[in-house]
Amino acid sequence: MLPTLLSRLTRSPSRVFIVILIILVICQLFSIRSQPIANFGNRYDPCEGLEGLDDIFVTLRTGTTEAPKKLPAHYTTTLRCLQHYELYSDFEEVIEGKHVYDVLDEVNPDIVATHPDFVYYNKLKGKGRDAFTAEEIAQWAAAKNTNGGRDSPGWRLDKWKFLPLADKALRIRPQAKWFVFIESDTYVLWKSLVAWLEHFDASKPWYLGQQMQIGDVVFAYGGAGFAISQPALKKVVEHRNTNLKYYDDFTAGHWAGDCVLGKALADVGVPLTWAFPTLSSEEPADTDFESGFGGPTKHPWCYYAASYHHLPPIEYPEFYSFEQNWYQANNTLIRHKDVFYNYVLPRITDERDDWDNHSDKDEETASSFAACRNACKSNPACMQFSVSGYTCKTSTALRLGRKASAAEQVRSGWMVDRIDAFIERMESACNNRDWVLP
Ligand SMILES: *[C@@H]1O[C@H](CO)[C@@H](O)[C@H](O)[C@H]1NC(C)=O
Ligand SMILES: CC(=O)N[C@H]1CO[C@H](CO)[C@@H](O)[C@@H]1O
Repeated sequence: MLPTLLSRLTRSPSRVFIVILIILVICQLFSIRSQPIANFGNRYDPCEGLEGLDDIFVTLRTGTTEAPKKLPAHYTTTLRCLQHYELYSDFEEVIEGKHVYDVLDEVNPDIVATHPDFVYYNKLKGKGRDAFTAEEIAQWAAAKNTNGGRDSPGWRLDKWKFLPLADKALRIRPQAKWFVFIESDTYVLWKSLVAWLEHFDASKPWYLGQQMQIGDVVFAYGGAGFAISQPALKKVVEHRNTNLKYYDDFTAGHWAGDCVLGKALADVGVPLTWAFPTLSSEEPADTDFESGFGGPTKHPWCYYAASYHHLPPIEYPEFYSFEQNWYQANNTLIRHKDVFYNYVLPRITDERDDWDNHSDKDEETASSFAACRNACKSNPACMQFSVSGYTCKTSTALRLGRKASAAEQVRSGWMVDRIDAFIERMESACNNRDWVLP
């Protein structure tokens, strides 16, 4: 059919002209429709707009037992656009093509030889990963995180890493304006972090992080990531290097390395500038978007998000593609509420089996799931509940939580019909807040 039509049409020269014209028009239409799509992939560069990273030196601190499981997820996500960074652990090795350095190699040899925290380190140095059985490593990896830290030798060693890390970072890239310290389960939204740092004068001493306190030391919580400007880092490194014994003794008597560094910074007159919720120690699924460490008015909901903590390695690619899709479609930075709408809310349903919603308040007994739901319903502020055996927990915070093992027998439910009201309440509480600034 088509060839005959074509041959008829092309019999006279003027018809040939018309046919060519039609073909040209069709081609043009197609190219208009297909060009942007075809070029889109080429045009989008995840590192574009991140030139500010040139002024930043990043260290990622990890430990031998977790490194192989947690580092590779960073290579194609949080580390992808970094120009200047280094990976530090308690053992030097190559993990999936990247060199990981031993951050403790310059600690006073007497301490390394005699302090019990270093028994583990010395074994590692002697025999590498073979120094420990698979059972030992599994047991340490499963050790619970408590307020007093973790019961594992890798964790006890960790506190020794912070001051040496500060010293190494300054030597490796003394010209950096900012030094950012992250951990193997910190997720950084670099576009937000770079934009946030631009609000600070980097020629002044700054120490920015999520506030924590032990005793009278206020310090930046390591897991949320923290930033130190060059003048502040210089001060603390010089001071520590002229008072090595003092800080070694202080470290030996303490249990949290991020606090040790915070103490040294306080000693040189650089106090912490509170950064929650720009930097956050929770993962999206565990974030209470209404409140948190910042006091009753610092709703995470309202602010741009520059970091999350505790993101499981398996979620790095997922969160990264959410982030990149966002930047491709939207010319704005990401707020915590955007993470709520796009990453958390789609997973909240009426109820879920084998799911721990991290309800943490008002424990009571209930005869059934329905009874627990009723208990929640009867309190207008209740957003969710979870049932395990006869234990019913309710919560006024809305959190996603995560999958629980079948053995735990936890079921969770949400007051889905209260979510719209929650969103409205949050939206009206914000009045254009962007960043946490001093
Ligand atoms: C872009 O922003 C809008 C409005 O905030 C949001 O609904 C949408 O999901 C975003 N696009 C992507 C691809 O994330
Ligand atoms: C059933 C239940 O309530 N499970 C958990 C909810 O979240 C809190 C806080 O994370 C846990 O302690 C509960 O075990």
